[in-house]
Amino acid sequence: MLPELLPRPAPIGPDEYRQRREALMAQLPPNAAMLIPGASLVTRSHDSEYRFRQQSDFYYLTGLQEPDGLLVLLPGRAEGSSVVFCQDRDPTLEAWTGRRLGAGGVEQQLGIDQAFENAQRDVQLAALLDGRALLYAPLDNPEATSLLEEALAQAQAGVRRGKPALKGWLDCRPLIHEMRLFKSPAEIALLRHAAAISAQAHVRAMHTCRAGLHEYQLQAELEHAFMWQGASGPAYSTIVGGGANACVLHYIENSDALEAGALVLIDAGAEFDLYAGDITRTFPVSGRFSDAQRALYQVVLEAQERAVNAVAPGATLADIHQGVVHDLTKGLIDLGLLEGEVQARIDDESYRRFYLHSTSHWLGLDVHDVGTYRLDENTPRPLAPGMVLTIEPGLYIPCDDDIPTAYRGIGIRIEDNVVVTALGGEVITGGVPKQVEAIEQLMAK
Ligand SMILES: [Mn+2]
Repeated sequence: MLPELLPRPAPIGPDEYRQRREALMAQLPPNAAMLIPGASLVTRSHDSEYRFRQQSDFYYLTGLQEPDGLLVLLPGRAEGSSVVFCQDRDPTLEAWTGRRLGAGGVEQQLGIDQAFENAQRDVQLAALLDGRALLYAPLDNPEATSLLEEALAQAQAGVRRGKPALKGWLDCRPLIHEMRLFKSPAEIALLRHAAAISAQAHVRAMHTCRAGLHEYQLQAELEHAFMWQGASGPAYSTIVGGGANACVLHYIENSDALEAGALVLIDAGAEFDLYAGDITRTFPVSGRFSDAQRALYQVVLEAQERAVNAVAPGATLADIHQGVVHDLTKGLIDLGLLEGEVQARIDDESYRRFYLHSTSHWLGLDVHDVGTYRLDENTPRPLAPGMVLTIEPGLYIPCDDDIPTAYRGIGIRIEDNVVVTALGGEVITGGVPKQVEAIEQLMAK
């Protein structure tokens, strides 16, 4: 049976994008300007391109979904502080590749103060930056750095005519990424929706799964469910790893047959309006956990639940990770996969044979979202309301001779998405079960 459409959240409107630009500009010194290029189309092969995906910072500040944009922020400018350069209107090209907003559309529909089409970029940009003493841009972006170099050449020519010198440039990313770390209610609504779509897709994969299917067929079920709900597709490459493939952390071949008696690990999330869901579930291919699988699964599940419950304002991801390492190490000792005392196995890092990634990452417009994890080298940053993160402990047991046969090649990860609220953490991916009994019940249907 085909699922009903989930209610869609409201898109983010021009007012919120304007507030973001104003909050960003309020942090700039006087006489500064900021340049943020959007993404361009990328060739896939010969004359066909990858599907367009806007650059997240550019999208966060404009809402513009077209390639080859450039945002210029000019605090204090009388004719308007936000300027966007966009694709030229071109009826012939638009007949092939789709409608373009053009300068008028960018101003009217997105609420940008002033827009120009790219044909005017060289002339207009030089005039806009004339006399600005300090420039901000993403310094990892080759287009941005070449614009900075052009601006420097222009300014040096201007100095000879008595214009103020361009004193230098700074990276704009720390300022924008600090803002992006704290999600607005409208952003949280979009993340909630991406999470709900992702959860529904995981349920569909559990329903469909049986021995003899191939990993890619579960991938197809998931991605069908994403797109059925209006997601643009997966937010990152879908991972479907049956058996020991689950121990390859970023296994994306998804080419093997699923075997009876094995587990399958699925790490997949939908992208809705550029916001990411990111869920991992691990379940038995034929619907029933073996004793060894259940024992290991229970260790990961209990560590995961304790970590989810630890999410609260003031807690840190470093502490939450330490708690997970403790719980997993204790579980490995209880099952005989490690020996000795918990603290000794943590101190000598022997747990890392089975758990080598971290427990959390930020989630937002990017699946591994931006924002620092530390206030300085020694200080993990405390969680605060509006942050959104994942909790994803796992255990990956190698097929080595010294491992008891029943545990060899088992890979388990359980991942939920959590919003930090004033009261604690709110799980937004609860639509797909993770308890052993609930999974077995769902798969028995
Ligand atoms: Mn993740």
